[in-house]
Amino acid sequence: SHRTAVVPGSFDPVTLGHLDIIKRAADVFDTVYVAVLNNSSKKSLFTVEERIALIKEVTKDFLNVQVDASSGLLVDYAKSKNAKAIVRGLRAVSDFEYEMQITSMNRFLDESIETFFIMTKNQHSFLSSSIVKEVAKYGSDVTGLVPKIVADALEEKFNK
Ligand code: COD
Repeated sequence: SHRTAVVPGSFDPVTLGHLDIIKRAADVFDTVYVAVLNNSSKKSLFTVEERIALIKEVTKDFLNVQVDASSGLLVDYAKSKNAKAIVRGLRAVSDFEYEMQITSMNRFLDESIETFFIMTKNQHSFLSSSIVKEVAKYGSDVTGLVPKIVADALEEKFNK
């Protein structure tokens, strides 16, 4: 049968760490929905539309990847796409507690949706959108941490 997964996140903006997780999920699942959702504990730099446009551009070669957004609950979004799987990336120990918390909440909300974790590659272990934004804000070059078009978008944001 057709296996569909959702890769949810804030993606503010998408990094090479995110992209690696998206690619690896797309290798295993038939269809992957990358969903830009609202994390109420984070204030965003890019609008949802800007984040979607950047993800679309950097995933355009993966034919089974769709990019989307939702303002509701992740489990409701997954259900609407007939997805039985949520895929998350795991970095250092610090991600663990947070991921356990949201996995457990999502299971409480809908027991039929399973969460899978893909461990980050060593080179992306300490990479996050927040740290990239912090460095870009001071005018430093973030090439090698994010795709080129994202580095350009960051430069434009902070130079405006
Ligand atoms: N290497 C590998 N994986 C990485 C890396 C990296 N360098 N950086 C990030 N990732 C992974 C993250 O672990 C995560 O799995 C994914 O990529 C996206 O990361 P972020 O930081 O962009 O996304 P989050 O953690 O802010 O996403 C949180 C959600 C938006 C998914 C969450 O808040 C949510 O589900 N909101 C909708 C409302 C809801 O349903 N709430 C109930 C559940 S809490």
